[in-house]
Amino acid sequence: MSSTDFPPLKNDLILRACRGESIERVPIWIMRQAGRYLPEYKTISSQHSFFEVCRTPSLACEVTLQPVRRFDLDAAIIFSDILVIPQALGMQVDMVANEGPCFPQPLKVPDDITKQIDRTRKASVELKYVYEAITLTRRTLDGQCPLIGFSGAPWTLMSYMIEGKASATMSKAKRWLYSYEKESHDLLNLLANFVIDHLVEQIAAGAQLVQLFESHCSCLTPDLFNRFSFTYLCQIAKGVREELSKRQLPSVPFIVFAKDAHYGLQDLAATGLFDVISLDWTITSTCIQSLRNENSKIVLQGNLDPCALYSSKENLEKFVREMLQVFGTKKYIANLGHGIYPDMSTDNVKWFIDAVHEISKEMNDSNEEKA
Ligand code: 1CP
Repeated sequence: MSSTDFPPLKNDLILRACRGESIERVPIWIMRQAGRYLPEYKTISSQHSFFEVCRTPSLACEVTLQPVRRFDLDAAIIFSDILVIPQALGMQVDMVANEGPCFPQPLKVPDDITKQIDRTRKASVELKYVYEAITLTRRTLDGQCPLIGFSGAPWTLMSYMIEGKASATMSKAKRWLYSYEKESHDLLNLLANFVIDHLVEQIAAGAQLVQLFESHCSCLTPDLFNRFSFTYLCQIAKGVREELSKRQLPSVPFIVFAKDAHYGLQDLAATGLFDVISLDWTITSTCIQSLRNENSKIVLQGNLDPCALYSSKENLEKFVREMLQVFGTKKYIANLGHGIYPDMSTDNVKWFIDAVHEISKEMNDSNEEKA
């Protein structure tokens, strides 16, 4: 079997939703669906470090499949992290238990870029383990559902590389945008080109959709977003398509998640460069309607507040019903508005997934009767 021969797909709901086709029920996957809320993930992570799991294709594959075995999910997402990119470029990143990622030597001044980043590094070499994990996982999935590849977007990566860890204000990284504008663009451009290669390699290895995570928009102004995020999101979407066509690889649906960029969503949709716009839970139903009305092709993803998973099953069902009424059942992928938290109940996750399937099917059936 060559690396491009994969088992036929048994569930292509999410791909059909991306093409705007009529589907029997709304597809669903969950951001951070593999992770610490699953006991079987905790077993693996008690035996191996986080980056060891990422770097060992058989372990990354196992962890990717855990949620897909347990729940009726319509997509798997490869187990990896956005911070494999700064690592691949030469920076040290540690995963500190219960705290998250930590860079012992973050970038402080622009001169650190040349000292700490090796521009000659290639994604195809440094991140080969991700691509091997994708090929293995796609085969092992045996067509159960499509496999999503992903990357962090340049501004989110740059902010971690400067802050060194999670930060509420991002003031160190924002200082760069205001005081080292040219050097910030240089770094963002370098990251954007690396992200293009990383996404194309994931698609070449078997990823059937890709998602770009721009998680740190809450601290940007609309103007900073336009100049330091939007530009690079567009550069990446264009670059990936061009490279896929050069390499004669098939195009795959491109999802962009610019968390908290409510001020930039209409512009992102209007570019026509993204197939799917993923929304966080702060987006109003009016905004959702106008995204739909002004961009007839756009597919939307989201956006249940992850904390709604703490509610009773009865209330959860009500929230799902409301969400489906706002988004409708076409051109829509159900998801949370951000990643699931480690203390969430697997029972409620199952309830959420099944409710999306059942209620959307009911809605479709009753629409057909009316028609
Ligand atoms: O199941 C999946 O979703 C696939 C795996 C995945 C993905 C898509 C992981 C595993 N990380 C990510 C993306 C990611 N990583 C993002 C973008 C999505 C988002 O906004 O949440 C970000 C910002 C990170 C950075 C990161 N890595 C954080 C966030 C820190 C912060 O600033 O608040 C954390 C906690 C990690 C570690 C991590 N990555 C993934 C897991 C399961 C974990 C927990 C590590 C553990 O096991 O302790």
